[in-house]
Amino acid sequence: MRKPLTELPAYDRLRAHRGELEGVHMRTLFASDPERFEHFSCALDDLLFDYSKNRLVGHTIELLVELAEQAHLSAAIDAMFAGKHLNLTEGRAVLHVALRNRSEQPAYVDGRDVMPDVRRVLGQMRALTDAIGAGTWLGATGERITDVVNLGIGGSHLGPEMAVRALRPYAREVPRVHFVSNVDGADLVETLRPLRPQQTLFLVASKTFTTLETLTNARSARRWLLDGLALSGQGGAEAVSRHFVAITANVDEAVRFGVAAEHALELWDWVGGRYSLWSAVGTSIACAVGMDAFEELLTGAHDIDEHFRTAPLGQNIPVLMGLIGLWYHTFWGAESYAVLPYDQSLERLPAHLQQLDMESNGKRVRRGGEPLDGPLGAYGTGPIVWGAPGTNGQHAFFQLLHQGTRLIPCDFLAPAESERPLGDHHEKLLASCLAQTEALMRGRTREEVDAALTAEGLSPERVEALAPHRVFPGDRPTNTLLFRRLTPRTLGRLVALYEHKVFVQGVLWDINSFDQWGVELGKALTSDLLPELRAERGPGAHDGSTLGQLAYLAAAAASRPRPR
Ligand code: G6Q
Repeated sequence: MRKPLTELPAYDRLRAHRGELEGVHMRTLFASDPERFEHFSCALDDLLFDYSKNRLVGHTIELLVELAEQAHLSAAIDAMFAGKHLNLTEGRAVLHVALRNRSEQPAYVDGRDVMPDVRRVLGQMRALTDAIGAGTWLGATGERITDVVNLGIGGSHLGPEMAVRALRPYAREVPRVHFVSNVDGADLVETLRPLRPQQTLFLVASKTFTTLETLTNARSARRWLLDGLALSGQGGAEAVSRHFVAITANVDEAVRFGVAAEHALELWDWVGGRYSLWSAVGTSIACAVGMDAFEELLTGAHDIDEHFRTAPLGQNIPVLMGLIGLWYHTFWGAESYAVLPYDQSLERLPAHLQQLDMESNGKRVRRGGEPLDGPLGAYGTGPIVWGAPGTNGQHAFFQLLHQGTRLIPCDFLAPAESERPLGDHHEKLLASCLAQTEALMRGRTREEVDAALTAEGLSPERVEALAPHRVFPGDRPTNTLLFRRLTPRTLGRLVALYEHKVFVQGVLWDINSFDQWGVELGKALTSDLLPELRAERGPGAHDGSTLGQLAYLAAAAASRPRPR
């Protein structure tokens, strides 16, 4: 069994090293190394990863790499690519890298090459999305499909929605792609309001085909279709088979729902939900941008997979991202990190990364089951992930980043060129991005504040009163990822970087990044409560708070005027 992180030899050395760096301002680090940017940045084609604005020196990286070696990171990477059952609690391989394997190399799960299956489904996706784009996929009344609605939640929603938004400049005019995830009927009702059933195709994306939200939405969508077409019986079944496509590992259930077997696109148990946008779950992306662009997305991810698999740990971008994050979370007590894309198209990236990271690494026991708050020594695991596009965030929460009391490492992302050039907007966007990381790093000292306020003509008393509020401590860490343009290939690269970053941290923390038992309990209690809310049975053995809320809702239901 692997030793816990806290017992690896490099762990204590890193703790001591953190003590040495305590109080050494990043300004000093930049002043003492004129080539700091060259030393702490790396490039992969047009992608630049600048990690020089961090609380680290060369020795820090050496020690972090030692820690990674002692945690057998390289062996874990090899094991993932070899299709080993890294997801121990579910007994599954973790092989999303096979979905974007653009090489001729096989990818084995349990001794079987899965690449023929992957290529078969990619072929089905191409046929389907080409037909929709060309207007040859006809609805039940013989009209072409103009709108595609993805019904899915969590991993079957966040990644595709993020990618479709990000790639809007690459989108085809038809079909328009929409997303419905929430079981709150408002989501479906508002999305369907402007659509015509005759020209709408639903993609039911559900690996299990049992998820409450998705199946509830799918049944209501089926009702909307049949009501809209005034069909039932055989005509209804025929219409459902023309207007519904399923993406699932549970084809039988999809067929029972009414999907034609040839319209059920398969995915496999070795694809985790939050890692599934590269699979048929990405059909909504391919509908929006066409299959060629979708395959470019895969190629981008494959570029990073190759880099991750082959680059030495100290020059490996996702490894560095993982180790630097771990440096702050494990050794400096940082509880969260912010993702700040200076690109409006990436507005949903923070939400996708939130699921990717928090569902993967929000774990409290080690791979062997030992609790992390047990006798072996505590350490925190997955951070809280949050963020919003710049420059909007600057006018909202950046105050806390600059002058709050918490340490929040940030990732800034920006394209050198805009996909939607407009006057000097993009220069202003980029200047803001650079200014923020510089300000976070440098801060503004008391002396600088005093001098500035005095130069403005303020009295010494006023300077004295105001100055403490105007000081910026600086020394706030940031990574910056710059890239030429946000093409499908670049987007694939960015998402894959974060996937592997999460993997690296999971390996070092010795947790299973690939299960998600934490979502189970709430699901089970929902099924218990539903019949009670519907008053099909009396309240069960709940806590006082839950009983009080049930009573409130029962009273509200009783006082509601009955529809006539
Ligand atoms: C992701 C999770 C979870 C999952 C959803 C939807 O890794 O497993 O978010 O994607 O619960 O599940 P289905 O695709 O099975 O409907």
